[in-house]
Amino acid sequence: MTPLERWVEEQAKLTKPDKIYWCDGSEEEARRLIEIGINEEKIAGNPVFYELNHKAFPNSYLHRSHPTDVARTEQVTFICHPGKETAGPNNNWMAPEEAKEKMRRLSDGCMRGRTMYVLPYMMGHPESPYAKACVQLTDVSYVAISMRIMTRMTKDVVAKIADRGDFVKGLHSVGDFDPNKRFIMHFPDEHFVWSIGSGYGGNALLGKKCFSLRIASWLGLKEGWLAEHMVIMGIEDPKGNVTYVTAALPSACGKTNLAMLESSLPGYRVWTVGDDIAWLHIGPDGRLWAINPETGFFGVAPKTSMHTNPNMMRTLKKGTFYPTLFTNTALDVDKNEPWWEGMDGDVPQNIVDWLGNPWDSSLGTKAAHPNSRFTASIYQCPTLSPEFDNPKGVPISAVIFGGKRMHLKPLVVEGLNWQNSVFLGSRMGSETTAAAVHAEGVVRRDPMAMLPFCGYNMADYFRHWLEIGKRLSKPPKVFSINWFRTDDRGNYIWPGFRENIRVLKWIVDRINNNVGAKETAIGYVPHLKDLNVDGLNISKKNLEKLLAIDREGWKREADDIEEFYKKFGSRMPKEIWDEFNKMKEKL
Ligand code: GTP
Ligand code: SPV
Ligand code: MN
Repeated sequence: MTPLERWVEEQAKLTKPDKIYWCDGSEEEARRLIEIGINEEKIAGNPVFYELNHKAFPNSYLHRSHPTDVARTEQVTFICHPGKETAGPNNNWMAPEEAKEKMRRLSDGCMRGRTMYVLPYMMGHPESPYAKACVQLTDVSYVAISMRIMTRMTKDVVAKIADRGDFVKGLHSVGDFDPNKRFIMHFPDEHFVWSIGSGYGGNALLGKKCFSLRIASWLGLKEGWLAEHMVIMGIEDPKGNVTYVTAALPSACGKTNLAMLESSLPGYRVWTVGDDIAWLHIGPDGRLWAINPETGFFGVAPKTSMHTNPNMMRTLKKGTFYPTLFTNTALDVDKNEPWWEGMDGDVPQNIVDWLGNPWDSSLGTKAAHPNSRFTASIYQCPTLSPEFDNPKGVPISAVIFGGKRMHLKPLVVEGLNWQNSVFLGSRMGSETTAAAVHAEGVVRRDPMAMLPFCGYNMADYFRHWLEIGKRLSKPPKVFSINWFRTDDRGNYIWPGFRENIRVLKWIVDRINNNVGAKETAIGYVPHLKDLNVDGLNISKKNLEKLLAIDREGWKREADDIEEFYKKFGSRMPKEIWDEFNKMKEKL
């Protein structure tokens, strides 16, 4: 018996499934699992999958989750390092043995009457030196199908692991969906994630946030690289030069939209390498190189349209042998197509909401859940970069940090140097969104968009960023962006979406030393003349507002940043405090 077989057997002894099904990632298998999801498996009394209109959305299926299971649940997500300080004030912590004891109790017989699917998969291209071999166990077809879209799932991984015991392990069960028995436990030293009670993306697709960010960020600290919540994209200019950048924005703040932007500026185009996760390594040339460990999109549905994100609409309608899943969207009953608020065209007559009930628009409820999502293969994306499958990844010239801020934060700012840029990333804050279960629209500090995903003490994480910079002979430039400033009436000033290319152009111009910038207390900001705003309908006053530094507002912001840093006590790097103090002096 191999270590993998032994591990699977042990987990089956605990969870007691009726059947064990070893997945090979093949197309016939996917078809079979979808059949099972349509005809046999149930969630809250409903089939796991409903077949949608394949003429409009080829090979697509609707999934309705358990009504209490619609977003990530950060309050029951734990990082189980042996020491609490290693997890840091940014994480919930439980001692590993205590966590395992709790999980053993909850998992005893949790798969009774169900099938345990064994999912062998790679995060990263199998030929990439940075790729990781993983196995997840799950008891729901929806998760098995989702993982086949999001990762490279093949039975070759089983041979790759062969007699090694150090593969990445994930044990997942939906249990009985009781929110009080829901836990997502991470054991970073064992490369092990144990999740029960939720079938939702970031809680259940364990290769994604759980492994590729929380555990991988810890591996990155140990091994000298970075696992980040970032888009990877190429920006092609009119001469045909492609500049690769990454961009970190918190959940539901615009990564997917940015990653496949359709340019409004002639001659510019964007190439998609990834929309959510980047693994960054220092290349032999002293530059930062990025790979996307995933192969799919798990994207926010509401507001996705031909106007906001035409390339995603094309991706969803492309149709390949990969299925496309819609989770908790509404249903246009007459057409049997998914529907959500903000979709193109008129609101259909006959809509069933995400819970499966007839929807009455006059009641003011949302038909699609605000965090309803689609799952689609990246290979269906018309802007997929030719470098996507390059095992080495792409060389990064700029790192962008962003967030959702109605007030204060300028449209774009550039860090002064690496140390100042790490400070810039560490001071990011953003308004909370529907992607996690919590109050929406409240500003919280979210350094590098990693607050929910950094698998260790964030003070050590800042130090790690500082160290990486010292080892880069050609470090990327670093920027912050904010598409979400509002005017006096509460409307967004910046048109966003395809017009964001104008800010990307300024960033590329800065990389190529084509334009100057104004030094301020918070970093370099553009001279208005260097930002191409031709044809945009924004008043001069509002444009100036987008680039202005509100000193009083920034002093209040500094107080909030200081309060956050203080939670980390003496672990907080001195270099970050130095930059903080320099900023405060200049304000
Ligand atoms: P996760 O998948 O949760 O990590 O989210 P994400 O960062 O990929 O966010 P996504 O691109 O799905 O966008 C989330 C929401 O922000 C959607 O409702 C978008 O329509 C909206 N959004 C994205 N870009 C812009 C923009 O440039 N301007 C405005 N106003 N809204 C935007
Ligand atoms: C996010 O919340 O940042 C997502 C969705 O990308 S999930 O994969 O569920 O975390
Ligand atoms: Mn995300």
